Amino acid sequence: MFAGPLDESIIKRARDTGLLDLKIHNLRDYAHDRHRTVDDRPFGGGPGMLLKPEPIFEAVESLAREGTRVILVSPAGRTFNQAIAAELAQVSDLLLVSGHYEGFDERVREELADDELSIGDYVLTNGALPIMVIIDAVARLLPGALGDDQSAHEESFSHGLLEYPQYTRPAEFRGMKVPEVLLSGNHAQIAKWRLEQARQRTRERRPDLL
Ligand code: 4H7
Repeated sequence: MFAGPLDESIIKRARDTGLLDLKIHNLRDYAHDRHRTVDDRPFGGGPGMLLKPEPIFEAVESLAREGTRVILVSPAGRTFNQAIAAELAQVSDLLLVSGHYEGFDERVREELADDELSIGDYVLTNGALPIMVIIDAVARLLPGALGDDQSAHEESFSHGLLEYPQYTRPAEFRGMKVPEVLLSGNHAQIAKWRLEQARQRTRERRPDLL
């Protein structure tokens, strides 16, 4: 799953230029038996399987260095956001751990993980997509990852409001007109309009951000 998305555009360039060093590790390489078993049934019964502690502990102990931040992804983690992305972009070594189809033995949480993150309140079949989401959000914040054009652009969340409406040519399309102020050339008026629009949109759609 990881090969495709992490080999595209901005992430690919960051990897190619050495800004970002990404390695994918397979938990099965740390299994003890010839079937390369990494999971087992939960004590006390119940549905589903859990990742056994031994392979994860040994994987993390073999891969982590001094200062590595070990992060589990699960629906029970604290919710990932732009502020957490910015914080993680300051950390030089991250180890993101995904149960493939399974949850974790609690001892992994207690002893091994520095943090546990969720990308939102929904359930996924496994942790690969959340890990890729976190990698993408963090990698684009590394100094030099974005072109000047993109990084200069003020975006949603960086100033705490949703983006204001934007338009490009033509000035009229199928009877729908671009707001007059944007064609006025009055940059003070344009800035004022954009701020009002951003505030109104945030109030309507995401009052929790205000
Ligand atoms: C850890 C524990 C993250 C990881 C349980 C992971 C959503 C998110 C997973 C599970 C994730 C998120 C196992 C619970 C499969 C659901 C069907 C992997 N789902 N799973 N069950 N929101 N799934 O970040």
